[in-house]
Amino acid sequence: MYAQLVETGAKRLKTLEEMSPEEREFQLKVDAETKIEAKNWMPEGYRKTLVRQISQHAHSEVVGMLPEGNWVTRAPSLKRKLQLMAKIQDEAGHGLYLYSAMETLGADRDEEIDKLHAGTVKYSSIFNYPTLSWADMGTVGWLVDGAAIVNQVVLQRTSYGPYSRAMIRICKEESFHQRQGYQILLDMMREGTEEQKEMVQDSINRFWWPSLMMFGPSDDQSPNSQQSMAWKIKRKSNDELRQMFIDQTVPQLEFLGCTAPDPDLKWNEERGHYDFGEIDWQEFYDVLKGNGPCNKERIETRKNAIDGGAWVREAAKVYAEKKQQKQQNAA
Ligand code: FAQ
Repeated sequence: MYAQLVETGAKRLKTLEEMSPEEREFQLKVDAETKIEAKNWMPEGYRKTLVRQISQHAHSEVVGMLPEGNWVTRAPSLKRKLQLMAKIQDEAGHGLYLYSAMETLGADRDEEIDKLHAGTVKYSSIFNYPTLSWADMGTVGWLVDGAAIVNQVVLQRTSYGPYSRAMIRICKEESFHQRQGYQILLDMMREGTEEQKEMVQDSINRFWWPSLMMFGPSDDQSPNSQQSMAWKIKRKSNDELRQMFIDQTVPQLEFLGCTAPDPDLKWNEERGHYDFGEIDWQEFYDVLKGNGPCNKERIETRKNAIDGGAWVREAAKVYAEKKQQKQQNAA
């Protein structure tokens, strides 16, 4: 029933009556679950919010390759190495679909990537934590991809067509990622040595809370949620998704024979959900400010990758230009 945040001190959304005819038509279309496509009229705020969210999402997929890339040469078997490489390549693909979806909104890929390298835009906090053991490859797949799926399954119904269609393909691949991660942990817990089992528990201890932070600040602290929900860019709130993730993950945790580093985690019969402890939001905001354990290293690695690949792009461009010239000469 609402479209845009009214520019007043008190943050509230415009009512249908307060909207311009174009805004009203747009909002009614969104309310009727009609997808918005690239060439349709849209409020500038809707376009900007999508560019922000989709570019952040794309950057996350690309930076997200790094913690796992760290283990490709040390995977314990050929099978594991192949699975890990395939997963990392999938993440690169997700980045590409998402950058393409973002470009349909008129944003420029190179400019957005420059902003990432300048540290002026965000990517998911989770990728600023190090991957210290092979068990982390299991935990990243199980918890990090698991959290990503919970968030992304609902984004398949996001109101912007190109984003929603990209999410359908991405979700199919993410569910394979989650299972391969869980399988790594199951194997270590079932067939591993005591030391390997401890490695799994240590990994869960390190990744549990950062995975819960992936869903963003709690609803009352999330500046973008109200508007994004009204525009159906977001279909469920940060807290709703976090709770869904916890509810589906705890039984898997118990099946592994592991525990979470949260003494307050327990089933609440009345609510029909798990209760859980307070998230350390100070840590979350510190990571967002660039002070996580790996922020600087991640951006440095991405910059080096772009700089190191400059000659390939240059060569491809010269080749394409020469080929075009040849075709024109022959015509
Ligand atoms: N990290 O008002 P809200 C993956 C920022 S993909 C960093 O609640 P919003 C696959 C937020 O941008 C993981 N920043 O914001 C994979 C905003 O800042 P801004 C990425 C965060 O947008 C697996 C401010 O805080 N997934 O893992 C985070 O309505 C394994 C206030 O927050 C997506 O991007 C965070 N965790 O809701 C790859 C999904 N949370 O821009 C490799 C799409 C919040 O105003 C290996 N994105 N912020 O300055 C979304 O669904 C939303 O953008 C949220 C945040 C839910 C992340």
